[in-house]
Amino acid sequence: MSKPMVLFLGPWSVGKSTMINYLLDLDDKHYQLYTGRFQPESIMATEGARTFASLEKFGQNFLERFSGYEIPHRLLERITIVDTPGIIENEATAARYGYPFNDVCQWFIDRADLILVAFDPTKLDVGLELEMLFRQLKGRESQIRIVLNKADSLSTQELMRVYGALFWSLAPLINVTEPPRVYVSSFWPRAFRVNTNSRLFLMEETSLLDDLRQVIANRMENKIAFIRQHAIRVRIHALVVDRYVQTFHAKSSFFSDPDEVFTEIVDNPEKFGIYKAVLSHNNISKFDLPEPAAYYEFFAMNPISQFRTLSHHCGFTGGCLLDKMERAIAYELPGLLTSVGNIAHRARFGQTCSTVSCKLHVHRHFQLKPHTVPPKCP
Ligand SMILES: Nc1nc2c(ncn2[C@@H]2O[C@H](COP(=O)(O)OP(=O)(O)OP(=O)(O)O)[C@@H](O)[C@H]2O)c(=O)[nH]1
Ligand SMILES: [Mg+2]
Repeated sequence: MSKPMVLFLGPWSVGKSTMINYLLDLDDKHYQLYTGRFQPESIMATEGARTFASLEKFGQNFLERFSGYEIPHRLLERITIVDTPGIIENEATAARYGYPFNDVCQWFIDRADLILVAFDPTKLDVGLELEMLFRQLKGRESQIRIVLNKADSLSTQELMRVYGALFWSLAPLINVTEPPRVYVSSFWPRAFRVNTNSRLFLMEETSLLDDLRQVIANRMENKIAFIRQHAIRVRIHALVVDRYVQTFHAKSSFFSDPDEVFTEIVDNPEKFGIYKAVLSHNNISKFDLPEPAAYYEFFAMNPISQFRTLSHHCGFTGGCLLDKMERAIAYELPGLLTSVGNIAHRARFGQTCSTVSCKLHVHRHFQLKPHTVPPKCP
């Protein structure tokens, strides 16, 4: 039931907060955004508690710099916007903020429905920190949009050069065949400078707003797709851990030292065929497998001895946990996606939506308030 989340990321001082203030018409209002904080707007009290509760794990230093506002605005009735402090190259982020900045970013990246990565054309600074950010964005490519902000600070000719340079720098960082959409404009309330391409900038602004509208319209589909993606990752993780646990049990004996056995396995997953065994299951892509190094860290925090094999999680009446998950990935979630898609389509275009019962049907599936049922559905 939570609203779609729109996340703003990018280098420092590229105009992220100004852009949000502009979109929400907050300039000179007492709750306009300032620099350097994670600021999710529009979090309803209950939604905030539910959606953001797990952020507590990042500690008090982070929570002190995390604030939420409920601002009366039509756009915020439909989406939640998250502003972030900008990335500064050549500075250790953890030391700067006093909390695990990259982990916090990952938390938001994993949950965002739209990720706007903003750049300032007068300082295209693609360094290690930004590379790290794009590594974190892996897998969320379809949510990424690039914003080339402050575009009226340059002449059209200079802007075209910067546009090319930006793509040149980003191409190795984004692993997709289709380039992300780039919005070129100056997202602030001041008039564009004369002799700049103001017509283009206004059209770009309209396209960005259409994009936001699309996110709102597709929120249910996005959420189901996200849950399915997450389920696929959880399934793979469960299978990998299970294989480690099985191998550990098979290699352990009364006389062996458990630490030595475990170290040998985790040092040589290839030798014990851990990944090969996981790949032999149905529908597992080798591109989805986590790096073996990730399991060093994982088992350091979650000792292998605390795990039982997956077969222990099968009940006589309830079946096996993993089977249920596979059913959800293969049939139930795609089925839900189709039915939600059909309902959304009918609601949007009002095709067969002509009876009161249909309206209630749409209402129930969308969990919408009555006044937000699309107007075309009578
Ligand atoms: N020329 C021009 N300047 C802008 C524009 N948007 C923002 N600025 C200026 O850029 C500066 C930085 O703006 P912020 O909105 O604080 O940038 P930010 O990305 O939120 O910065 P951090 O939160 O520090 O990362 C301010 O002085 C703004 O007035 C724009 O569209 N055009
Ligand atoms: Mg800011």
